[in-house]
Amino acid sequence: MATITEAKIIITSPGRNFVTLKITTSDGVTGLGDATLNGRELAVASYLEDHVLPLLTGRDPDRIEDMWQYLYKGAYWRRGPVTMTAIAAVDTALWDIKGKVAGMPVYDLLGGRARDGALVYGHASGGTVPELLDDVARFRDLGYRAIRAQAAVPGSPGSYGVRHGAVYEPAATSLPEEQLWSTEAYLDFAPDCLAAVRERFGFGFHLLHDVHHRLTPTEAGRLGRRLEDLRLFWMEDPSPAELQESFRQIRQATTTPIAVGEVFNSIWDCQQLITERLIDYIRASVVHAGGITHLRRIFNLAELYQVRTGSHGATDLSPVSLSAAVHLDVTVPNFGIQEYMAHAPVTHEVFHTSYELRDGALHPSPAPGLGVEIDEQAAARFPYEPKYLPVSRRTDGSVHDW
Ligand code: CS2
Ligand code: MG
Repeated sequence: MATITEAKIIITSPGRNFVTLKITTSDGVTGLGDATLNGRELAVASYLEDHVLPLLTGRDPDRIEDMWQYLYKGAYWRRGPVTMTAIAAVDTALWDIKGKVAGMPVYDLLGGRARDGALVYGHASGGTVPELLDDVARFRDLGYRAIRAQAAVPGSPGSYGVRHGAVYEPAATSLPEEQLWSTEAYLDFAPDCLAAVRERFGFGFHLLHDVHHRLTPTEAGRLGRRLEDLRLFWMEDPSPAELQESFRQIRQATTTPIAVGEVFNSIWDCQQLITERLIDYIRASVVHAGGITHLRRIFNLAELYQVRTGSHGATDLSPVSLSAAVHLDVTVPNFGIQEYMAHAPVTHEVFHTSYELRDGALHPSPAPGLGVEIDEQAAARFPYEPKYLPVSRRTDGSVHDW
């Protein structure tokens, strides 16, 4: 029986900060896990380095479920983004190893493909509506069949999702940037902005929009109703979801599909949302929701309630977890869509990937494991620099949800 002989953390910043776990077995097989938590990277690195890695040496890498239970229940203190991202990194690395040992891509370990590729959505944005429309045209020309549209709200420099430069990166400052937010300005602007997209491009593609936790359930219901004729694929994060039952009000107010969950880290964060069908898509991710083992549980529960998957896939999730996501995406029966914010080219100097974007879908490679490798020499060229996500403040100065 092979055992785990080495586990190490690689912190690197090719284009942005990433934390990666690399596990090596006595057979010399290596596996990778993404441990990146945007704005709190070192917390996860320390949780792993100081409290998890010492427990791994000598353990059986084959026993993925046992390792998951050992790290989850053995911690005593349960759930939370730091713990579950750390567990996710170990879990993902062990699935990578298992695939390599079996000579099979992870999707085959998960029961084989249910589809060839995972439909993805791109991210069009603009400082103005005309700029947004030009960006939507660019993604249409690139062959995307699903596009998220975000534009700066006039008078609200704290609008979410507007790209500056080649890649959208919200964690761009060494201390949190404080951004001003006006819900009223947003509610007056968003419906017309999205209507302009439909007016120019029609209904031949999926249109998505991210509200980014900014509204109350009442406001979200009103927005959803305004958007119904635009046939959105989803209205994302319409309201903070700690109080899952609050989504009953949004659900009662509108038929616009609802997607939530990129900040969730366990099945208990979304159990009520799923079992009461308060959402249409669950956005939990491999890297933040306990790895492939736990995310598959969430997706299987969602399938019972006709809730489809729509995993988070921003650039602050590394190519390792994006690859793991696509391996899972192509196997689950209730797949919906996969977020895909292409990483900066410099990121691929460190992470060598094998998934392919073709016809608006990501296709995992048949290579054994996850099909991603890390170049540790290249990683050393990009030292970590602390970066923070912005903080949102209302016009009265009080803190809002960013
Ligand atoms: C966004 C993210 O991708 C999304 O839907 O909500 O850009 C999110 O803001 C970042 O991942 C936070 O680090
Ligand atoms: Mg989002």
